Amino acid sequence: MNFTRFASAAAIAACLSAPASLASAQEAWDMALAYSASNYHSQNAQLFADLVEEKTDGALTITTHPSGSLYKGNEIFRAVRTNQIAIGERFMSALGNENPVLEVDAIPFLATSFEDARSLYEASRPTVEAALEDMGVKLLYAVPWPPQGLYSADPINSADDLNGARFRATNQMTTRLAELMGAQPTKIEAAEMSNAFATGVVNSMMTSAATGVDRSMWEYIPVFTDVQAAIPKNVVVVNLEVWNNLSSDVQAAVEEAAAEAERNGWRLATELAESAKSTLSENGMTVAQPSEELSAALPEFGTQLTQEWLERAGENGTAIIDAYRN
Ligand code: PCA
Repeated sequence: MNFTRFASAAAIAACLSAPASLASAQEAWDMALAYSASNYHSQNAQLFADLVEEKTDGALTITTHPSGSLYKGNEIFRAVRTNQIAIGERFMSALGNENPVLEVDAIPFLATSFEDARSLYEASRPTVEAALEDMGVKLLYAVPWPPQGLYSADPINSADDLNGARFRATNQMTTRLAELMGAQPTKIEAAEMSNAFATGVVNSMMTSAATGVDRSMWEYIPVFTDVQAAIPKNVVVVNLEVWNNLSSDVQAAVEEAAAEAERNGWRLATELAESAKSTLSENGMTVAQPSEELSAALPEFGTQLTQEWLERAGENGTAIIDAYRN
């Protein structure tokens, strides 16, 4: 019997009812997440997973693994790239040593409102997508963190006040910023951060109020200065080969789910920007506005870091900045 012909006749019959065509091949992915289950990026990833299941009629299911439980933050990108895991989320600017264009959203004082961060995302998305694709992954969606501020043991009046501090860095930009302020940077993932503060490995950092809330930073460090240096993003990426093996129907459903998760994530970040600062102060932290001196000094560092980045990122970097400014 010509089984192939028989099977394809059956498949055609199945295709006549649309949902069945999506449900014909079952696939299950694990999704590696670095941040805690209660963090809005992780909750948004769960929403994405639910939407994918719904929109593919169960043809593709995704199980999320928050808190770095499957792979730690600094292992996730490589794990997706090498197909140890199909999909994962990573703080994009931490991938700057893979390709400096991925640091664009962490440049201090380039885009500091959500509106500007959105424009910078639009201006950079094609280059970012191509850079990620060159590394073997497809960008599904990107969601920002609230504005980045300074956490310190004492109130900061000038950048000199962090001279000699032990500074938790998250990417090349915060590493260089620490150096310019005379602090000693050490890269530490959010999941290990509370321990690093508790044991005195670090005593300062630049990150969002949201991350301070996630890690109950009031237990370790008393001052948050709201300098709003940047609005960097997390990216959710899928292994390119895994992606290319999906049917076009499933790909379209995943892209729809990704667009919805991206919209929801930007909304959550915007809402949290104010409420996370209130949570810090309700728990006893001083939430300070930057002094005039600090407000004057930090953008100068930003200018220098933009220059350094342009040198590293070359033509692609210049093209992004030009597209953003015009
Ligand atoms: N939180 C992440 C990166 C930026 C942010 O706001 C962290 O501190 O690891």
